[in-house]
Amino acid sequence: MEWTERYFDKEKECMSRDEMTALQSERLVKQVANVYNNVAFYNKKMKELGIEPGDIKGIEDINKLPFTTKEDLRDNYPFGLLAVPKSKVARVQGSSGTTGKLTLASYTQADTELWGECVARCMTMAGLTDEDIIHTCYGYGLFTGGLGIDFGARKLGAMVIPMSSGNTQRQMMCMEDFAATAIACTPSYALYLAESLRDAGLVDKLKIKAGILGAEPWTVEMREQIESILGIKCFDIYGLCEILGPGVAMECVHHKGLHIHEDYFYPEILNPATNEACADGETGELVFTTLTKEAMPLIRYRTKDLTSIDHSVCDCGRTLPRISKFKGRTDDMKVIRGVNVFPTQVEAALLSMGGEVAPHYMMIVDRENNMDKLTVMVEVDERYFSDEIRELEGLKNKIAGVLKQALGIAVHVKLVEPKTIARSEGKAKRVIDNRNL
Ligand code: DLL
Repeated sequence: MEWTERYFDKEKECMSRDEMTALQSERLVKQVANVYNNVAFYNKKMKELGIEPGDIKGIEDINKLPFTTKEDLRDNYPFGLLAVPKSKVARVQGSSGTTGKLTLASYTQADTELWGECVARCMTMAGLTDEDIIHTCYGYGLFTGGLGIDFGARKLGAMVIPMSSGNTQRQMMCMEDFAATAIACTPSYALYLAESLRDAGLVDKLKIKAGILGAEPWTVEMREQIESILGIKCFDIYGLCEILGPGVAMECVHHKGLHIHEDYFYPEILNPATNEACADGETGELVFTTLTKEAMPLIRYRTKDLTSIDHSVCDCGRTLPRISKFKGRTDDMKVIRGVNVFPTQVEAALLSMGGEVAPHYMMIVDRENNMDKLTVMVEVDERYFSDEIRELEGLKNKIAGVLKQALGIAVHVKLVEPKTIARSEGKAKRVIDNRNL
């Protein structure tokens, strides 16, 4: 295998459906026996449902198994779900966020190897090789972003610049000085960095060709905006610490959804209300079963992330199924005056207006006289804040119209000057809900 092909392993990534099903079935049967014998939580849950490991003969029996939720992880915090002795745990990682109890995940050495392999596959999907220099501004530490990219780069043989987040001036200097060829960070930070690089006149001095961006929902329009400022190609990468961190799924160069490494993580898309399986193309909640993980295997873990799946073969030749860009989460969806509203809908609507408005926005939901009120703060060019008040009003009305059309509810628009809305170096916070629901 050529270096560039090393992590596009056709034997693993282009299996026929029958071969994949056979492999998944074999792995599931072993994993179910493992959790039944070694994790008290699963032993109890399976007994409650009257299921024994022998009842699970293959992947077609997966719907007999119990679900696992984030609350189950909290109840068993920190090490209650281990399937190995604690001495076999090589590291722990946590979900992003700095308040409250963490969602904690444990990994054996083999789990971290698997993680590296999955991220290396992802980097290969983005066209990266051992020649590349990857500048990562995902945080290092308990958050999986920084270390996940690091493990992948190590497997690929690429150079990593472990910047972590913060200090945009220094990020820009290092990108230029070390001639980084790829950048890994959240899309909202990538946009901020791209604008800062453009304002500093540095874009032409960079060698960057690719962005590996994820950890939060973002739209195709936002991708195109970052790509056009920096003259690069950007790819969506998905993951969650409970399963792996970055590297659970990734877009290839065809941008027709994110390939899931389903030989390791079996995906189901379920209607969140009925728990019935969704057909290909139908939106539902993504649920994962880890087929080979050792330290903290999870059975039918409910991610709360909303997407749809496509099992057809991709133009790149991979048979790994593709999930659509995320519509949001069952829990970041806001129901405003009875209508479901996702931040990504606001983003797509703002970006559909061309260059007139920046996709830096904040949704604020209030309740006045028992009525929900949605205000969207949007940054616009500073020239609108000169004396031509009429122009500002005109733009405000235009944005309100576009948002009403996109969301199906009336929206109050507040225009603000550039750089007013707080920038995040990690995941962007897009919604403030003051309703105390
Ligand atoms: O965000 C892991 C990660 C790091 C992924 C770096 C990609 C890049 P957690 O902090 O556990 O892990 O948060 C997981 O973030 O359930 C999704 O709701 C959201 N998320 C992650 N990637 C994407 C994405 C990391 N590409 C939670 N698109 C997940 C949309 C994403 N949402």
